[in-house]
Amino acid sequence: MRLIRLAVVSVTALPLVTVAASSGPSPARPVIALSSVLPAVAEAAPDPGVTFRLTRRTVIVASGPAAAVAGRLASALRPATGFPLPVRAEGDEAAIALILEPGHPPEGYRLDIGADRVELRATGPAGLFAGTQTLRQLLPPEIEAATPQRGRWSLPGGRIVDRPRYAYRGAMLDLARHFHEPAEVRRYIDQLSRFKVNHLHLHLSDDQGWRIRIDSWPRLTEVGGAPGTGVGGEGGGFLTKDDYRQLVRYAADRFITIVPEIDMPGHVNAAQVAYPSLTCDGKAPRPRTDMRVGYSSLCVSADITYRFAEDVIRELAEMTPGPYLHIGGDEAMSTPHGSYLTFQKRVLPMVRAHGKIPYGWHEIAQSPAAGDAVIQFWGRERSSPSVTTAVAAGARVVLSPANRSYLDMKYDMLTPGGLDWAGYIEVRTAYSWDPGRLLSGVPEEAVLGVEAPLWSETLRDSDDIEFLAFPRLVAIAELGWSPRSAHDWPFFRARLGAYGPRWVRAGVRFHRSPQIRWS
Ligand code: TNX
Repeated sequence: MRLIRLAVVSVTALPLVTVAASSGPSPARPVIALSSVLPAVAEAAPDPGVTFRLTRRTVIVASGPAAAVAGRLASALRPATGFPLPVRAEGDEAAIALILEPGHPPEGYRLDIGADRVELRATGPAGLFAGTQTLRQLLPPEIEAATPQRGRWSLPGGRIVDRPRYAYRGAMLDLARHFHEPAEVRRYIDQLSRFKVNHLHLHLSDDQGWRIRIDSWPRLTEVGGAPGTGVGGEGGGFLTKDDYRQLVRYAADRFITIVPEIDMPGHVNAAQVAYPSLTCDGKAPRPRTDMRVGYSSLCVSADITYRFAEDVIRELAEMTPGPYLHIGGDEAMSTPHGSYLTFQKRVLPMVRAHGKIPYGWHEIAQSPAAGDAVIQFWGRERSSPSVTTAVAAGARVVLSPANRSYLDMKYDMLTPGGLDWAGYIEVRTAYSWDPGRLLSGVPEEAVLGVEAPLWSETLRDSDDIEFLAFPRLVAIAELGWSPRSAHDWPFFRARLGAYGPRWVRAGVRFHRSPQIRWS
């Protein structure tokens, strides 16, 4: 393999398309520039004279834990190329080699593309997986097609060295306001994994419905998951424990950790309809399928409340291998402040007792029991005294500012669907902020990462999910992954515009933002 220049090139300085020197009768054709990746890579050093050609003789070389990642790469590249792309434990033919070796940062990787061989190196399979997502974007957009395409499958020569800025890069999907079937969640997981998102937070209960089976409280889903429990009286449904476990596994195969959320002590009307004993007066409230918030509360002085909370937390923890368990805590406007603190003092330790790190919306920061919890900031302010205090006591923060990262906000006045209480969020607004400097009093080191929530009040199906998520999800994914030095709107805008044809070929619906020049 030709030696690759080791110079580190500022990724923003590079053109997106270069013209490869032709090596045969076919005319010079543009290949994708090495730095034209979403989210932006940390370092790219192109070797302009070099391209690697994927052919029907290419093999993928990988062994041990790398073989599963190689298998996924092969499955991703076979449909459009029509090539066999066998995965072999060794081989020196023209190959893409996936190599596990010590010394790379968590989830980081190095990708060397030479004329005869591609070498992808990482310390663990998660880094290799991230590298394969980069590799896919360096092939022409036709690679996204589900059936064989005529194509010259060239990769641009050079070296990429890449690693995430933050450990937590998340998306949230609300299954409570409208239930989304496991197949729709899997489809979203596939798309998230393309942009190196590594957590999917599932909002599983709310005033309208309850979407995860809890064996010790069966009416939660029998009643709260019944038909007609979506906003507007539409839809309904819930995840069985098997559905949930399968989603956890499906996500883990794509290096995504599922974060389950049960929202308490507010947002509990569906639980109280199923179990009136969870109200202070023991009377069942009426089922609600409107979009109001803040009217329901668990009965903080009743023992049954804590039996309920403990049972739910225990059963959720048992089927969740990931470290986090989200207990909501937002918009508890019907829980008096003192009661809210009493509730959190008892419930936050339950999460730890069941082996999980407590995670909640930023209201939980008011509780001295928050300790080392993860706090999800969803406000629009640039400072939050309670979050600052919690951070000083050891909490970490995931940033989901509603006016930047809420994927359910409309793009503009004319957007079909979506809400607008936090304003319109066009792509540039979603992109133009720095997670390390959003909140005064929350230094970069206290930021665990970013998350883009998608609430489902106005959503029905995958088309609706995708239209609001794309392209803004990619902006949030880049803020979570790429180094601060790569943050540059014209560069992001150009890479995003070039990505459009991939979504078209993959059948992913997206908003053709007028801020972007789509290829
Ligand atoms: C606020 S943000 C909520 C949700 C709604 C959402 C709609 C937050 C923690 N709670 O209950 O679904 O707004 O945008």
